[in-house]
Amino acid sequence: MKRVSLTQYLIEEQRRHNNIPESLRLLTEVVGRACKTISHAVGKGALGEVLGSAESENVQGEVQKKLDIISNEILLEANEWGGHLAAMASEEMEQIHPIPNRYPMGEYLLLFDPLDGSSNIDVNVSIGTIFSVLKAPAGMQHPTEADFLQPGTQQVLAGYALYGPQTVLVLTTGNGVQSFTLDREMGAWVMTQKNMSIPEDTKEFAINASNARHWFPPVKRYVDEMLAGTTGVRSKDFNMRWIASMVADVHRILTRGGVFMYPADARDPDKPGKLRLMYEANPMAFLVEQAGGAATDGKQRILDIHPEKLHQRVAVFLGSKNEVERVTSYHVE
Ligand code: P6P
Repeated sequence: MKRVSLTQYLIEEQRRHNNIPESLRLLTEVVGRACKTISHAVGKGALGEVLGSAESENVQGEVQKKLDIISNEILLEANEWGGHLAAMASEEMEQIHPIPNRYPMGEYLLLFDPLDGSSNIDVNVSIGTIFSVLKAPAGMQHPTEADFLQPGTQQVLAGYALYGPQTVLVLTTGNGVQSFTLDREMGAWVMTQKNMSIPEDTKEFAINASNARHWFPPVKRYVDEMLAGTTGVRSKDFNMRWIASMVADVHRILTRGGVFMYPADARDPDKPGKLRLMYEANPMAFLVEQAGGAATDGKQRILDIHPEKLHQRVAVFLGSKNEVERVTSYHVE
């Protein structure tokens, strides 16, 4: 493949679809640069005094890892001064982060999970950064949380960086999903895959099976049928993968298909699953749909959900279209 940089892709995409104005291109490149910095910090591991837990908890009541905080700071500092953003929101911060008065305010809202999969940091398993971009409501002067509460269909850009054996940046602006690999010698994102596509069928599923006794009947039925393999109604054998880093599991599904599930379960019936809508499920759902897959909460399209709170959680079923439709139909029956 001819080596196309992130900048060249964004400029050519603007010519083709006129949906990446200068300020959105700047935002994307700034986020890309911040992810390079995070990749560098993550890659130091024990050599960089960045492993282990900080003495603090995030809004979810989860103990923060040092790299969670470092990654959050990197994204805040990278995006404050450019004039392309009105405000930011992060899994690691209770409140939204308006752009400081000393900088000009832009027209976009950036949401992110700065380092998803934190439980994998100290054991050297792939982790990632997830980001989502919305337009600020017209005429907004002072950003509030309410300005962020837009359905996932309003996203103008979404993507993730995956810090694995390679560092890759995967993004969509609504015209397919492109993947860029970090060329560490040049310090540049180079396009390595165009129009990623998820096969409609799959033999691979991802779920934390230790929760099986808590699953509600539709999930239990769906997983049991796959476990029955050729001896059951599915008449084929399945394989299971669970990395416990959503970014890595989703990247595998974008690359070769699969179905990822984090359902609500009986442990806490009022809690609709573990994953967050605004900066995990929505960006991943946008990417998955753009790659020909599907993403629901078991009942409805994730992108159609009208958010009520910035940090609200949602059940997630995403990946190969025919499998997501099947498990969703079991919930609806
Ligand atoms: P469990 C990571 O903490 C995360 O938010 C997702 O990346 C991942 O899919 C999930 O939680 C793992 O949850 O319950 O298996 O540890």
